[in-house]
Amino acid sequence: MIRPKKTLLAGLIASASLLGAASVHAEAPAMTDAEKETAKQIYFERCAGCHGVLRKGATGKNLEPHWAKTDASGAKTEGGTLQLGTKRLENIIAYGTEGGMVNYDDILTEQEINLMARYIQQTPDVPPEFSLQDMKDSWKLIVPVSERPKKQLNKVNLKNVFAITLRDAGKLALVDGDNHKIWKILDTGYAVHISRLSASGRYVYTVGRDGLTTIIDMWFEEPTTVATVRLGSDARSVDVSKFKGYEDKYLIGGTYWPPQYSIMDGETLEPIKIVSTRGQTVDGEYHPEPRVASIVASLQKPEWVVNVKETGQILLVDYTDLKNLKTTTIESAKFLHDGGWDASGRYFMVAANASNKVAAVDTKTGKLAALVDTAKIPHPGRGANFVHKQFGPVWATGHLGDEVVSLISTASDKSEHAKFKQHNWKVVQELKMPGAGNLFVKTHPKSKHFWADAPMNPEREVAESVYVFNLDDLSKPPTRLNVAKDSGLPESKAIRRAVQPEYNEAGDEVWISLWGGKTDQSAIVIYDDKTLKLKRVITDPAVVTPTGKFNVYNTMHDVY
Ligand code: DHE
Repeated sequence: MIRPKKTLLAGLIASASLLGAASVHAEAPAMTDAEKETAKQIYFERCAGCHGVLRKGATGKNLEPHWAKTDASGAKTEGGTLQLGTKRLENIIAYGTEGGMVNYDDILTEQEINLMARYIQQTPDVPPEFSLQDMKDSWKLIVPVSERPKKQLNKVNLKNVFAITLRDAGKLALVDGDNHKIWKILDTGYAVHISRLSASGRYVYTVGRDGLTTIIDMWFEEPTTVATVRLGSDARSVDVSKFKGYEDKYLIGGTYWPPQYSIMDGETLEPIKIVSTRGQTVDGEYHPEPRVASIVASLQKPEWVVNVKETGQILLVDYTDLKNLKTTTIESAKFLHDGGWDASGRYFMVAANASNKVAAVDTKTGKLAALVDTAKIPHPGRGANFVHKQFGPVWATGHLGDEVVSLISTASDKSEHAKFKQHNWKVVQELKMPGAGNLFVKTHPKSKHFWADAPMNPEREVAESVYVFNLDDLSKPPTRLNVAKDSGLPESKAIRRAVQPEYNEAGDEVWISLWGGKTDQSAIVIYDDKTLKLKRVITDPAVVTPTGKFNVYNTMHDVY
């Protein structure tokens, strides 16, 4: 469950009408149309990610007015928002719950909390669908392929560029990793969730929460946005086709709303196809809003791995013949979220976060290799791979809801790893963190360190720090680096969350975002990976709410 940022966002969504018309429920507390419109926008920005647009729940609880949970005898054990009522809902929104809901009393005003408590007792608003024609209407080809450079026109070492999300500014900073200078800041969608690289390393693709996707060409003298397209009204993921012969031919994007994925031309973003993900959950129930979470391009076959959150179905989408689309549907567990490759590049490890499991997909056989039980709410980002002294190759995930990092043994064809086979697909060790609230972990093949953040921890000191384990001795507690203090920035009222460690191309620096409030100065803080000493602080008035960072080389080659 996510938060930061105090003010309401102006112009977040391209058009509020994309969110659908507001309707008022007779049994729910009264609301004016204007109140409802404001609440609808706050719900979209703050709540829909975890609870769903239709409020059927995922990482967060079901928030339908008449929902009821029953026990084995059929007796009602929990009720919907109408049963909870305004006072109780206000308390939950303001102070959070032990179930993982964070407090919003430092983000929303008392009036806004009251507004939201009343709003979620209303029948959920259903936003409009988004068709292929809508996508086509939104498509802007700014520079056709024929007018783009034939070779790189600048001298920047593109492999060590970092694409950094400036969340609340709706921008992306491209920072030169060699000299730590901001190269260019470009407009994107709002709160770019991830950036992905073309197979060539020339293009950066971004996807905003508002569904706006952009392609940036780094071969110009200065990086230039060459096309944009809207995927829907709420999106989180994109990736290119990477298989030999199909490099950058297509781009796929996944949306939370409408629940579907779209396929576009990889160089122009011209829309080609939309496929709905509505259907049955792994439990056999129909779900009207199965959102597309992480997507990656398979390294084994011309396929994308598309993880559908609410149904728990993992789709392997074959892109060799888009007119006669072939899809393999693999049953795993509900609430699929983020994930990354194991070291061999054969198994995709994806968190089924609200099921407290990680699914390992064998992309060579097209089957589920394992469902691994983890601690509460695994949240790997892309995870991290290293060879454990005792257990061989492992892939690691932290947890939002538990104070451990789990190390899962992964299969390997290498003869020297045969002795570890007995451990495969088991959690072989848990590393103790100072508390829950981890979002991302990272290591590098050349490093002896393993980095973990804890930005969602309620304690300021924990959330503002990162924790570094020594791979040579994992029994030692991690070293804490207080990123907020190291940044040298003046203290601020809002917690400045230290988020998402990312290595440079050489694997000798680790970059951390210090994610402050929208009006506070934020920074990118760079550490020397060997000495753990502060190396550089990149701070500038333009560095507004930095979150995800994607080093070109490491993103292209899935180094983590
Ligand atoms: Fe993320 C990855 C969804 C909140 C920063 N996040 C992902 C992915 C998904 C996702 C599906 C995997 C994409 C992929 O690999 O294709 N994130 C969601 C949510 O639904 C959630 C929980 C709530 C929401 O409302 O969006 C959420 N995420 C956040 C944040 O609050 C973060 C910290 C800041 C922000 O942008 O809002 C955040 N998410 C990130 C980042 C990644 C990510 C930086 C990529 C990490 C990586 O190293 O690959």
